[in-house]
Amino acid sequence: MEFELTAKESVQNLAGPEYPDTRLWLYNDRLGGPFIKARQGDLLQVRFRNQLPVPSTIHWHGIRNVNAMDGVAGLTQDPVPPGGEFTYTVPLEDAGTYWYHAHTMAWEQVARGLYGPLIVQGSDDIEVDQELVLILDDWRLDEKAQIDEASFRNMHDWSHNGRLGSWFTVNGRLQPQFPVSGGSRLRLRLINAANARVLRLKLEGAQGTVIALDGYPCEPFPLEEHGLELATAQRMDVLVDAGPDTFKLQEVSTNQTLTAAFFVPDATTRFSFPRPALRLPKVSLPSLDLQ
Ligand SMILES: [Cu+2]
Repeated sequence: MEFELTAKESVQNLAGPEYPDTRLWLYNDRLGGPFIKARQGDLLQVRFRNQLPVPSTIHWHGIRNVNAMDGVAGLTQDPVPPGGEFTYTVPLEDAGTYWYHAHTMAWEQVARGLYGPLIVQGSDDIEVDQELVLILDDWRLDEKAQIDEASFRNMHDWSHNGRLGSWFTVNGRLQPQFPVSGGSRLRLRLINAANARVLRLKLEGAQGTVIALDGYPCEPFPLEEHGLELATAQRMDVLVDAGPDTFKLQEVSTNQTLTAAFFVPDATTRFSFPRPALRLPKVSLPSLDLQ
């Protein structure tokens, strides 16, 4: 499994057509990050090129990694200087929903857009018709839709709730619409890439079942009406049987309801609805041998 990630400045429309384009730092010019998809047991090889004006590294969040590949500048490796490169060799021992992000001055580099999803498919994953990866972020933009640089290193943020943003996106887009097939069984892989915002997520118009948290399978439980908190860097995997009607992912942490994304069934329903009952595996974790 070989990938290339080039970190560089990138100008993209983030805030919609009424606003100027935003100067960001991205991998491969991809807002929301290039999607890395691999299989359990793969050895992920990523050639990282740093074309930023500052040093950088990449951390593979949640991966049971070897220390030298963990990407923590000054601790597990030297920072990769501007113009430099580094090849990460990351063993993917566990299936699940992970992500990668810059880990040199991460409080600034992640806020500028340096992150992306890392999905590891396993051989005994629950069978679904469609998988959707949603990487959620709140950006702190100024009135010209630029990254608010003046508030980097802001002590008030750091001593309170962190750098909360003002512009909420999914995969780098405001309220994207995902086409789905009516009656299909979906696996939503949700990733909180915000710097500080603890999200509270719920579905409107469909029932969700949480099957994994932070990459690992959990005893399945319903995603309730009041939603489930997803702190920064956390992930949750939710199974949904799409009906014939549009449903929404909503963010309710502020007690206001913000629609994060729409899921729109196409006109031709290809699956019968409702789907046959799902037999979810009982998850048992090995007991820890603490001595
Ligand atoms: Cu992380």
